[in-house]
Amino acid sequence: VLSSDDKCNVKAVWCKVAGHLEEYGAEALERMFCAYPQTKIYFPHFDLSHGSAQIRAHGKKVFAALHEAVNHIDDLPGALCRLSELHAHSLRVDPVNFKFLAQCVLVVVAIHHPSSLTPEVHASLDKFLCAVSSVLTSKYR
Ligand code: ZNH
Repeated sequence: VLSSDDKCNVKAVWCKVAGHLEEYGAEALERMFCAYPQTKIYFPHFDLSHGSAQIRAHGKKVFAALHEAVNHIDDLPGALCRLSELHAHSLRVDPVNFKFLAQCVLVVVAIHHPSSLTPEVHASLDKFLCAVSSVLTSKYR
């Protein structure tokens, strides 16, 4: 469960991320595909080469969804309802992959905002990404 300190930490660091949703999103996806190549099976229809327009567009969507989640941090299930249906029923992404993407998001934030990502903020952002992942995988059966 996210404490009120966690929520403050996430909102504070996300202010730095908010102006770079497409750039950071694409970077996180490229890292995921490179570090965890098994994640590529969900994107057979994508051009996964470096700088691909599809990766940029999808990265922007994923980070925009995280942005929405930060804005509704007190009601993640409500904010992510449609996306959790999509991931569970249509996309059927194996839940393990959410950990891989979360790891890559943390790394991207760390690279661009090293001084913001104190150990406390790191812990809070990790908890937030876990919370988002658990909502997105909550409708699996
Ligand atoms: Zn996902 C899609 C978000 C994870 C896979 N996604 C998507 C979208 C979004 C998202 C927003 C779009 C939707 C529409 O269009 O409507 N994701 C997200 C988030 C997360 C995720 C937020 C976490 C955090 N995903 C994920 C993973 C995976 C995925 C892990 C695997 C690996 N997704 C996916 C796919 C899709 C999506 C495949 C579809 C794409 C296209 O376009 O086709």
